Amino acid sequence: MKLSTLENYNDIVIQMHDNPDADAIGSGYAIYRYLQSKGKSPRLVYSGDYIITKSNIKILIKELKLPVEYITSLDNPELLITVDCQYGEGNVKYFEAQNVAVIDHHNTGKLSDDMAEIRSHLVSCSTICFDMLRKEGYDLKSDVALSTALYYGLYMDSNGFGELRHSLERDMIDELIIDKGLIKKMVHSNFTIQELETAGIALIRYSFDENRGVSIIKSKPCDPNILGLIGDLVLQVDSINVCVIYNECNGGYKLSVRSCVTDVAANDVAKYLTEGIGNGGGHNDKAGGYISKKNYENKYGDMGIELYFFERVNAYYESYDTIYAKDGIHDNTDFELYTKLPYSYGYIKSTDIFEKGEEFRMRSLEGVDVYVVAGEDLYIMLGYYGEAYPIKRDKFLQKYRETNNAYTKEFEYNPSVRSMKTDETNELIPYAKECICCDGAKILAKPIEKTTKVFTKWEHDRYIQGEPGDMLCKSVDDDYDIYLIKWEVFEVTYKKEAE
Ligand SMILES: [Mn+2]
Repeated sequence: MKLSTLENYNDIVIQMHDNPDADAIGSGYAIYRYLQSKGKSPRLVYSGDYIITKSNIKILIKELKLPVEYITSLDNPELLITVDCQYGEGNVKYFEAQNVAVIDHHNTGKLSDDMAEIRSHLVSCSTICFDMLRKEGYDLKSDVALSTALYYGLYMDSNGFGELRHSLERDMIDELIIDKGLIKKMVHSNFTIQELETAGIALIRYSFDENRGVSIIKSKPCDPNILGLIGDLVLQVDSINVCVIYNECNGGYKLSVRSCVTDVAANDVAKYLTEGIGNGGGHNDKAGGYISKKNYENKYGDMGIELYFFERVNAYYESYDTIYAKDGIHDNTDFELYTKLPYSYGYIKSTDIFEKGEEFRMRSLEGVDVYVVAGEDLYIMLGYYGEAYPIKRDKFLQKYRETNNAYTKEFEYNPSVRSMKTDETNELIPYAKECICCDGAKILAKPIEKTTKVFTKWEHDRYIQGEPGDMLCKSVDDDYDIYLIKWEVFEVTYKKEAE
C-alpha cells in the first residue's frame, strides 16, 4: 500500500489498538501528521475498556501534545485506518466504516495489498510508518515531535533496542532527530512499584534444566520491558546459559529469550518457539517474540502453555546438529563435486562514492556494522540478496569479470553506506555496475537432512544455521574449510560436475 492512496478520502479516522502502547501511538501520530501535511483533518483515536493510565504513555501524550482521543462510538467514517493492529482482530474495538486500511507488524496470516501494509518481520509498526513516510518524501528532520514518538515506539517494542531484527530499524535510529531529554524521562518512568513486585515473584518461581543450563520462567502479565529485565537478571546466574521468560498479553503470549553461549542463539530459540503461531527474532544474545492465542489454539488445542514451553524448548535442543570447522570433516561420503556458475552480481568502487581515505560504514541485512576506509583497492560487493560487503580489488579481479552493464536487480531492502565524516547516507544501487562471477571454483557439497549449525573457521563466536535441503559445503583440498549455502542460492550459483 502507498500512503498516497489514503489521500483519496476526506473523513478519515486513525484507530490505535485498545490500551495503546508507545508503538501504536508513534505509528498513529505518523499517519496523522502525514495526512495533515496533505491538507486533511484526520482524527487519532482509541477505544476499549480502559483509558490510558501508564505513566510513560501519559508523559508521551502530554509532552508532545499529541491529539489522542478516547472514543466509545464512531459515525461510520469514510476511511478508518487501524495502526499497530488489524481491523476485526480481538485487540481493537470494532467500528463500522465505509473503507478500511491497515498498517501493522503482527503476523495474523493476512498479507499486504492496496489497502494494507503488513510487515511482520519488523519489530515495531513505527518502523513501517517511518519507512512509508520517508518513501513519500515527508520531512522528518523538521518534525522532532513525530520523530521522538516514532523513536520511542521502536524503543519500547524492541525491549530498549535489544531485539532489533532488521537493518531498517538501525537506519531509523540513526536518522531520526529526537528530543533526547524526553526519551530519557520516559525511559525512567517505565514501571510501577507493582511491576517491580511482579518481577520479584517471577524470579522466585522458575524451572531449571541443570544439564543444559536452561531456565524457563512464567511471569504474571506485565509490560514486555519487565520480561527483558527479568531475563537479563536470570542470565547473571553462573549455571544458567539460556533463559526463556514469557507471560500472557493482549490476545496471546509475549516471550523474551536471553543467551550467553555461542552455540545457542537467542533469536533462533525465539523463532523456534513461535514458529507457525506468531513471530520471533532479535539478536544472538537477546531476542523476543509473540504468540497469537488464536493460532496457538488452532495448532495445539487446549495444551497448557507451560507444558508447551517445556516441551518446545526440549524439542529445540534435539532439533539440530552442530559442526565445528576446527574439527574438520574427514569423511567425504555423500559429498559430490560442484562447479560455480557465472552468476551476476553488483559492485561499486568505493572511490565512486567517497574520497580516498574517507571512513564509511556498511550494514549487513542482520544489522551488523562494518567500518572501512575508501580507497582505490577497496570495492563494495552486492551479494545474492543485495547485501553489501567489502572486497579487496585484487580478490575482486580474481573472481569476477566486469560487464560494463548497469546493475538492475531490485531488493526489498536497499543497502546504503554512511560516511563517518559527513554523516550522509548514500544508497548503493544507483552507483552499482554488473559483474559476473567467473572463477569456476570447484567445491564438495551435500544436502543436510537436519537443521545444522556450522561454526566456520572465520567466526568462532557465531554460527550459520542451515535447514534441511540447504547445502553443507567444503573445500576440495581443505577439510577445515566448511560452510553452508542456502539451497535457493546454491541452486542458481552452482552446478553438479558430470561424473
Ligand atoms: Mn507494536
